[in-house]
Amino acid sequence: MKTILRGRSREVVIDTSGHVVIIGESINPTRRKKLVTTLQNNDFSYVLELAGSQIKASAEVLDVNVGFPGVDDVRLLPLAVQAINEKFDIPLCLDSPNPKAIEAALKTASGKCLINSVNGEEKSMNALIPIAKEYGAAIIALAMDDEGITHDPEKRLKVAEKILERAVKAGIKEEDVVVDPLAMAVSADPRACLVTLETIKLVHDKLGLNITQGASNISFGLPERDVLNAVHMTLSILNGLTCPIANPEKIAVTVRAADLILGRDDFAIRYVEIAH
Ligand code: THG
Repeated sequence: MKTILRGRSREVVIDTSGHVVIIGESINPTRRKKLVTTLQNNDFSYVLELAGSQIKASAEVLDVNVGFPGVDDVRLLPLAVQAINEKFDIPLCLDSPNPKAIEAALKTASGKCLINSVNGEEKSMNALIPIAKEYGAAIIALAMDDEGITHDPEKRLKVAEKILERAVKAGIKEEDVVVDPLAMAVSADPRACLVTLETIKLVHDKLGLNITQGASNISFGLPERDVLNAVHMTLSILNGLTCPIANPEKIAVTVRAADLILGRDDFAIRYVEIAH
């Protein structure tokens, strides 16, 4: 299954049988105070700096999240998107809980974006699926719905299937639906990662779709986060994760090592390119 995204002109193919594509997570104000203060001053230089360093570290798509309390993201998300589009030719993953911000960003964005995200709530599907269709965007289908977050992998699969069905009915291609099984902090729930890993396997085996996850979520509140993230990333890739939202500056070597070991990197070209 191939999900094709586009920047101004460059195409990125996320292929279930190809190498893992890293969606850079760093343009996100969570715990990045400098991003909040610069954005509040309509200063996008730090956004561009984060974009540049993630691209250098091998991110092929960038997640763009400008959400923090009190911000008008209907205004700010399109401005951030525009600034990135002007400087870098890379597809964007528009990360906002506000459908109006997503739509405003799609209006100005170049190429083909990934909407982050549509969940299984009626409200979310009704608001975002028509927008995705109208602007030709791909979507992330988040495995939660009106009943909240289930800890049963089979039920998470069902939620993903529901979103997929609605999207296809609306004329969105199956390959333009990327599933997020939900990755949560293992410090809060000892079975959190296991449930995610099992959901990834189920989605991979039953739906064959591309799979993402906020891969750094799992290590919140624990020491040696980089090690936890790397181990979780490796196991997730083995189960079928294809396009994690993660910090490439920390995880790229692990990702390329997994690709090499899983036979997706002939002559270790991609591994050697990044390992030092
Ligand atoms: N699923 C989907 N989208 C998502 C998430 C998800 N978007 C947001 C989030 N979860 C993924 N993005 C991040 C961004 C940053 C961090 C974690 C997840 C993070 N930052 C460090 C911290 O908080 O300590 C700071 C920066 C660093 O050290 O790299 O952990 O689940 N679809």
